[in-house]
Amino acid sequence: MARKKIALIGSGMIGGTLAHLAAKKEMGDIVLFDIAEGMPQGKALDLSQCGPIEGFDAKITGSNDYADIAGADVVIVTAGVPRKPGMSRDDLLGINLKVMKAVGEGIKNNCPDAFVICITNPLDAMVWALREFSGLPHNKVVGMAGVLDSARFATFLAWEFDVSVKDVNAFVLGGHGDTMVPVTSYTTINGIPVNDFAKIKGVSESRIDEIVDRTRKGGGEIVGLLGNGSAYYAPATSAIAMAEAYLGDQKRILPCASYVEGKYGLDGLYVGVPTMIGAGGTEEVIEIELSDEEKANLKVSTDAVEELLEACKGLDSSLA
Ligand code: A3D
Repeated sequence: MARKKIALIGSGMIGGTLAHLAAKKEMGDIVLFDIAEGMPQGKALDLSQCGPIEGFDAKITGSNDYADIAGADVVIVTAGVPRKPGMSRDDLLGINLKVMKAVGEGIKNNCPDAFVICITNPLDAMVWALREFSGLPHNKVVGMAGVLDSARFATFLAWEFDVSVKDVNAFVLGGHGDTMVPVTSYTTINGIPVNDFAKIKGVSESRIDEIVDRTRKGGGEIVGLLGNGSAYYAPATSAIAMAEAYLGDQKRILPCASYVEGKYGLDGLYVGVPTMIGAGGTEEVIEIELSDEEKANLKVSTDAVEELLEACKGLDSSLA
């Protein structure tokens, strides 16, 4: 069987980390694409030289030519600009929308059968725009955010309770912004509802609220500390989990920015919802029962996403 081909559009901090992870896992041959000349080629060369030490077989190449992503099975998009301290994800809209147009056309012309995972911010709007520009079916274009946001929530809970991260199953819904909805009613410590576990451990409700708030602002906390750029290790790890679910037909239920039509009272929007990923791409959006408060929080979050889509339509008439 031929090796799978993984195209990484954007070879910056996340792109480089994605390439390293995909190579280590021998997920397939890797093409690092970027508009910056020399940089993806340099990273490809450097990463290839990890092969003999780490013992992986993967051909890693760098390119500035979309023709080199032809026939890719998976495309992971990080092209664009990241946040600087003080910036919101939404501040990136105008510049990254233009990037999505170029990337969408590159995908449409070279690998229209790929499974495409978008990471570029503001995520829920960019994945929607990328789908529009590429013309791929909705089930083959998805956004990565929920896996990362849930991992952040799980990390903070594991620290608070002093338990293994392996036993924390955290759940985050909604848009990837400060209005995201960490859902405590579906968050468990190995099956024990988090609020029950908090009582057992003597952790107050207000402390859980603080952890929810830290999760919402988790990306900004890292942007502030780094001083230049945003998180990249955990975002890359999250997208790799999604790519593996697709390539391995794993039928994993992962929180992803998926296209929702009908469920959750939504009408044609990309937003973070539990999604089954298998060989068919995003095979099913799972609609869960929510309390009135959770529904209201989700509405705030989806309204914010809708506002961004309107802004995109205002910036590019082909989207209207
Ligand atoms: P960075 O290291 O700057 O890499 C971005 C790369 O994109 C650079 O190498 C650019 O040269 C390249 N690029 C710019 N324009 C184009 C273009 N038209 N075609 C191809 N390549 C281009 O950023 P990063 O890797 O740290 O972050 C990438 C994106 O991911 C940013 O938009 C971040 O905001 C976003 N991000 C999202 C999450 C989510 O959870 C959704 C988390 C972290 C970062």
